[in-house]
Order: sequence, then C-alpha cells, then structure tokens
Amino acid sequence: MADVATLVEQARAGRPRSVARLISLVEGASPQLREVMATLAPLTGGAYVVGLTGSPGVGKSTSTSALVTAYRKRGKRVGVLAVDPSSPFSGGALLGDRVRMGEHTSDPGVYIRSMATRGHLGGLAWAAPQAIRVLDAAGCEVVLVETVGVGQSEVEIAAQADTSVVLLAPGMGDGIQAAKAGILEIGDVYVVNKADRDGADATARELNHMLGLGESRGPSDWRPPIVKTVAARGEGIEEVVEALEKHRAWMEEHGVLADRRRRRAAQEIENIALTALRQRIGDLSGDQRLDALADSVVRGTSDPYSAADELIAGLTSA
Ligand SMILES: Nc1nc2c(ncn2[C@@H]2O[C@H](COP(=O)(O)OP(=O)(O)O)[C@@H](O)[C@H]2O)c(=O)[nH]1
Ligand SMILES: [Mg+2]
Repeated sequence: MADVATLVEQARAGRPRSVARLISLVEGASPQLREVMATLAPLTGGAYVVGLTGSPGVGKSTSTSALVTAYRKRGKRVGVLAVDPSSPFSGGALLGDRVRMGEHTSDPGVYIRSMATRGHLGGLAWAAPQAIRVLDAAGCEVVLVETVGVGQSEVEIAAQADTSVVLLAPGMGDGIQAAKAGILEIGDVYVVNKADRDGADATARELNHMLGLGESRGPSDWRPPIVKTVAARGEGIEEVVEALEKHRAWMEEHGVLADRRRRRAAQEIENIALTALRQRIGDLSGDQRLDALADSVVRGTSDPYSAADELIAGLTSA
C-alpha cells in the first residue's frame, strides 16, 4: 500500500480516494493509524466542525446537503461525515443519503463519507474525532457531522463538534422526546425543519418555552437561536449559516472554542489510553504476572487491591 506520507499528501491535494483510504484506516483501527495521526497532527485545526443531530426522518441529510450548497457558495471546502452508530455497514454513503447528497458527489470541493461504528472498539467517541481529523487535514474548512439521534450518541457527537445543531420537526412529538433525551442541553442552534407543515410554529414555541425554563443566562451568555427551515427547498438555510457563524464568533470571543477543543482532545486521549489499558488487561489471561499475583492473594500474602495496583504498575511500565 501507499506509504502514509504520500497518502496524506494526496489527500491534501484533494484526491478523494486518498481521503477514503485514510478514513478506512481509522474505521479498521489499522496498526498504521498511529503513524497517520502523527503525520496529520501539524495539519489540523483549520476546520470548523458542526454536528447535526435529531430523530430519524427529521431532515438531517437534507439540511446537511443544503448547508453544503450554502458553504460552497461561500467558496469553502466542505467535508461531510454521516455517522450511524446502529448500522453495521460502512464505506459508501447510505442509499437515501446518497440521493439527497447526490448533487455534491461530483464536486471536488466536497468530501462525503458515511461511517458505522457498531461493535467498534471504543465506538463513536473513538472513531469520529479521528475521521474528523482526516477531513480537517485534507483541507476541509467546514466539517458537517450528521448523526442519528439514538440515546447517548448525540451527546457524544455534541462533544465532538465546535457547534451542535439540534433538528426537530413538527408532528413528531419531538418536544417531549427532546427533553427526555437531554437534547435541550446540547444544542447551540435549534432548527425546526419542515416548516412547510402544520405545527412548525407550535413546535418552535414549545421549544422556546422549554429552552427558557431553567434559564439563568448572563448578558454575555449564548442564547441558542431557533431557526425555521424548509430544507427540502433550501428555505431558511442562509439563516442557519448565519446562526452558525454567529455562534462561532461568540465562541472565539469568549474563549469557548479553544476550551471545547481542549476538552475534546482530553477526552480523545482518555479514550485511547483506556482502550489501550483495557487491551493490555484483556490480554492477561494466562499471563504469569497475573498468576503469581493470584497465588499471593490465595496464600494471603497479598490482598486483591494491592495486587491490582501492582498489576497496573507492571502494565504501564511494561
Ligand atoms: N415536507 C418537508 N419534507 C422534508 C423537508 N426536509 C426533508 N424532508 C423530507 O423528509 C424525509 C427525511 O429526510 P432526511 O434528510 O433523510 O432525514 P434524516 O433521516 O434526518 O437524515 C425525506 O423524504 C425528505 O425529502 C422539509 O423541509 N419539508
Ligand atoms: Mg440522514
């Protein structure tokens, strides 16, 4: 296979197949990943990462596609990552998404990739930031991350993004669901899509009400805006972009962007370290050190806590 440096160079030159190869290395947890990440490190930090989450069918892919159009008009290179934590499939875009993203597939300024993480070691939290880093290093100025809202995953994705967009639609009972899912805490921008349908105003009002509850914001705090869209017709999308740019400017002004990125990196380090530790501990069955420690616990010359400490010390210095 091509060496990592060449692959990265080609990805930066805008060669989609090289970007795809790099993301495949992430998904496959390739042994080369270490080298890939080391090579990418100095090339990252330029991308503005926007997460889009919401229930299936709310219009995430349609909105993502419309946002791509809006950012392309502004001359930005855009990366799209569609993360489906429940799907065992990966590689190409999902069929429906391929249709909705269709107009962008021949645009060299847009890179679209879907990613499945089920069964993945460390899951979404582990794979998504590394895939984002690939797109970042490949020169994407905006990276849109679409994820299906299932339980914990949207919270995880919110932790990956600079700005989180939460989508709702009228008539989906979303208001109540949103409150349950803790979605009201993660949105920086709220979108009520399908505003061409009855009930959009009511949904927006209900959302506004719920966002106001428990509110204790100071004058310089960010108040998440609610934008109504008809993504299928591109209506309201410019307003979404404006809200995103405002949020980004606010984050930069208040040091929030740097803070979020630091927390993100910290979490990533923790995930990788825990995965590595777990792997080493998992490899221990039949390990003589463990057997010896077990013997000493059985004999009463050591206790399980001391033995565990000794084991960990041995693992981290090994
Ligand atoms: N009426 C209406 N339908 C929409 C709108 N946006 C998306 N849709 C439709 O809603 C369905 C689900 O959209 P999709 O983007 O795949 O949702 P996702 O599952 O959240 O990614 C598709 O049939 C879209 O054409 C809208 O603004 N109004
Ligand atoms: Mg979708």
